[in-house]
Amino acid sequence: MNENRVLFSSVFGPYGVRDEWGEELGMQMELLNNQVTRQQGVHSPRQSYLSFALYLLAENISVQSTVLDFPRWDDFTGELEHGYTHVAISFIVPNVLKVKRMAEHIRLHYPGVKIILGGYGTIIPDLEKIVPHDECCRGEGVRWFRKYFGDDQNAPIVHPVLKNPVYNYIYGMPSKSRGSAIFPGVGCENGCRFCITSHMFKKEHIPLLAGGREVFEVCQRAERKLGARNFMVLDENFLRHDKRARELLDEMTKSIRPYTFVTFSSAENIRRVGADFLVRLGISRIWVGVESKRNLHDKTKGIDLKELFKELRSKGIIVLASTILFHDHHDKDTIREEIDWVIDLDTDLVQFMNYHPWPTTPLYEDLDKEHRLKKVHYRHQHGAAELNFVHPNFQKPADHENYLRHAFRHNYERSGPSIVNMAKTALTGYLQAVKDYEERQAQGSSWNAELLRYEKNAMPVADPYMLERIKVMKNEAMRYFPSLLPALVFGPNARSRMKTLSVMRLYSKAMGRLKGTDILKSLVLTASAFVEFGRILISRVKGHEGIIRQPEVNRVEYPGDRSLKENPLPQGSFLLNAKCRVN
Ligand code: B12
Ligand code: SF4
Repeated sequence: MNENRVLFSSVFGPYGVRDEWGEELGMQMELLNNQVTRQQGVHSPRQSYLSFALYLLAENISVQSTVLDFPRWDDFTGELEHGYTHVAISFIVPNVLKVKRMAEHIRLHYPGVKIILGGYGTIIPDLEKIVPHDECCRGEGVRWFRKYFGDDQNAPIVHPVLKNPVYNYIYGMPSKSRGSAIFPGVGCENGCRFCITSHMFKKEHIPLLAGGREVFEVCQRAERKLGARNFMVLDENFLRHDKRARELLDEMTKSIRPYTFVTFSSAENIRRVGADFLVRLGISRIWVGVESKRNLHDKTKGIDLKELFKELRSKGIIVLASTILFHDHHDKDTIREEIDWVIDLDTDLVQFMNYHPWPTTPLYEDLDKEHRLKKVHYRHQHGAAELNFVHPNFQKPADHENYLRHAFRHNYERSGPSIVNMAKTALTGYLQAVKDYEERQAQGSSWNAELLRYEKNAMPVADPYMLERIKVMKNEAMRYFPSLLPALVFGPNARSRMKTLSVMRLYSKAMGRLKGTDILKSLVLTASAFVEFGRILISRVKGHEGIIRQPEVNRVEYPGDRSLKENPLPQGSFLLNAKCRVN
């Protein structure tokens, strides 16, 4: 009988609160409010996501396990009383003191329990001196765990069906989570100099799902189980492997199931597959690393980013441009030019992040050789505060924090609330899709799945899949409508209010007379925005940048997949990363 029992845990909360073990700034368990719509106050959408790796790992081993996500300290220590042989903790670098506390507690009270560490935090070079542990996995975890427990490493991976986001607030109003998340693979082959998600996996893309058909099957399961029809795709460069994306589109087209996806892609890959393909595929939001005006990376070289983003937005694809501050070439003038440059790219959302040499990346190694790495405690290494290297033109730590804050503020004042941009893009895209569809029908054009473009035929060809997609686009556009009234009322300046008014006019022109329920939703959301605004003011008086929300603890038990034990252990064809064993 297999008597092992694993507890999979994330680090303990609260998150984004400064205490002995963690930081406030930059450390909220949220994406948008923390690093994209920061400084947008009441307009910032609030979402949190599960710690996906935990569920994936628990689902794919032969051993019985429990996932404990977002525990408070007492939840974690209470859970340990249930008796586990192994505790596996997933963490990132700035949470190292939280893992330290957890591991020391286990060593003190449960000395026989094995501690296994995994996730991006394992790149810390002197980890063994900080956190007591028995094993650590630096890389892909499913095959690592299967090897550890003597399971069949090559058995297909079962993708968990997970609710996403775990919470969702807009203008203070909670709404039901309508989506799910998919992680088709980890790592990226591009190996950009600074990129930890590429170097963590040794510049490889390691698939977790074999292809587009498997992605589609996960979507279908999520739809059956959760009613989900939109998906956050966590794959560093989803479009690079376009065979997978083509297969996914084929499957959706055959069964007329127009799911929508939010994903990451480099500009070069977007250019290669083209905007029409993305629209058919249902990419509703895309995250593109633009990094710098100087186009220092191959993925953006020779691409007119402004033109590319204009085209994507005209077709309804919400664009998030992500950029880095404090490149070596930045000084007081060029850093401001950089900020203006990215705002001028005119995307819906912008992420600003301070340049950060993570251990294992070529950037880190080069700076180490140049003796430019600074001793900044790991708890502060989250990309929103002091740089951990000596910058030629910015030495004061306060500058590192202030320029970043200023960048978010400046973007907000110039472009207004991002939610208005998103509404405009969604609506324009829907209208364009209708127009394009009608034109194609009139001209007799149809989709060539091989060449990824529309081509003229002798006769018009019905396109029922695209008709369904257009309905989805319309619903998506209407979802944004209620946000426009609070965006108008709380707009930061006259320019932003004019912009919101013009988007409101566009809606009434395009959608005709709006339904009473839509107007009612707008009014309710505006009332909620007043309450949220008050809450933000109170939290500012208390010295915080805004309200810090916390995800609730999530506990799931897994029976373990005994079939993984049935096959004798083959030497995995997948490269497993070196283990670091301590004590
Ligand atoms: C989703 C996400 C978040 C979510 C977190 C959700 C959550 N509940 O944890 C949100 C948006 C809230 C978030 C916030 C932050 N994040 Co974040 N986030 C990601 C993102 C985009 C995806 C992670 C993911 O789930 N991938 C899918 C899973 C399946 O893959 P995986 O996590 O890599 O897991 C695999 C292996 O790593 C391994 N593994 C993982 N855990 C474990 C555990 C064990 C025991 C074992 C054996 C193996 C193992 O096995 C898994 C399967 O192969 C990554 C970037 C990326 N593309 O990976 C950044 C990333 C992890 N985040 C990062 C950072 C820095 C942050 C923030 C500080 C904000 C910021 N400045 O970027 C905050 C901190 C929040 C906090 N309080 O902890 C960095 C971490 C860098 C580092 N070296 O530590 C990353 C890599 C982004 C980056 N490029 O800088 N983030
Ligand atoms: S393309 Fe993106 S994910 Fe890939 S290495 Fe470069 S920055 Fe990293």
